[in-house]
Amino acid sequence: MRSSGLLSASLPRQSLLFIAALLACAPACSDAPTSSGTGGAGGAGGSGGSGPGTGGMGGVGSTASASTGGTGGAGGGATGTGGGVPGNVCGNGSVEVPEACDDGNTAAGDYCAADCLSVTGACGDGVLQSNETCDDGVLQSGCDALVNGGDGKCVPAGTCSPGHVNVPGKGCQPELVTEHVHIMVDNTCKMTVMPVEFTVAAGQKLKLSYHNHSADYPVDVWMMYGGGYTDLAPGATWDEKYEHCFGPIASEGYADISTACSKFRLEIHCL
Ligand SMILES: [Ca+2]
Ligand SMILES: [Ca+2]
Repeated sequence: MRSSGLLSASLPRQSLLFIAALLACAPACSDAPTSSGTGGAGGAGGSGGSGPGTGGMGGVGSTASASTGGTGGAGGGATGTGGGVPGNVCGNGSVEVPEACDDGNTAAGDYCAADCLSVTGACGDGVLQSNETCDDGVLQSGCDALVNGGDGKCVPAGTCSPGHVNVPGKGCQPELVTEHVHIMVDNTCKMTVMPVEFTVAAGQKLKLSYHNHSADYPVDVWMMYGGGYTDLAPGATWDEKYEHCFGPIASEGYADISTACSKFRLEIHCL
């Protein structure tokens, strides 16, 4: 054969034997790894070629022969979730270990702390908690149903302590209000009165005292009902004898304040 003759002529005999050995070896040399890894997070397999592949992070790559890349290790296992142990629930209205109280909410400022671990108040402790409308230090049932009677005493809502009346928007207020009227007259006889008027809530009464701050002029105070005081000396004070706004209906009143050379009408509005 001509061709085999050429091959035989160009290669030494030893080379032919080596090639034959390689051909016989080929299937076995590219076979399975000699050992394999386990577990761990998977990574990219090693690239094929001359060296062993590198396994993925967390995994142990399989060891391969020189002719093939290693295989990435298998992915790591999922992180387990903590086992559930039934516990207390603050705010469910039931006192459970380790709670000291549970008033059904997680708000602070009432009888039970926001974390339910401490008691923070009580009706009758004299401190007004956020769930109370009154607490005068006397143990009573229902601090949330009581109101300040106007003198710090707790009374049922809709009532007031003796001598007090309910003023819309202000709660219980003293029935009798006493106020002071300041009368200033300068050396040019110009008069200034403070306050300039009074407005009295329904149910309340007003009683005034007048103080003449002038250094030079006596003043007269004359009421709309026909009474008053004349020649109130500089620096002197007069306490009015009668009260204003004692009627059951709204009315208007006044006090005329005057000197020999000036005057002012103090208005009193009885609602
Ligand atoms: Ca609870
Ligand atoms: Ca209280």
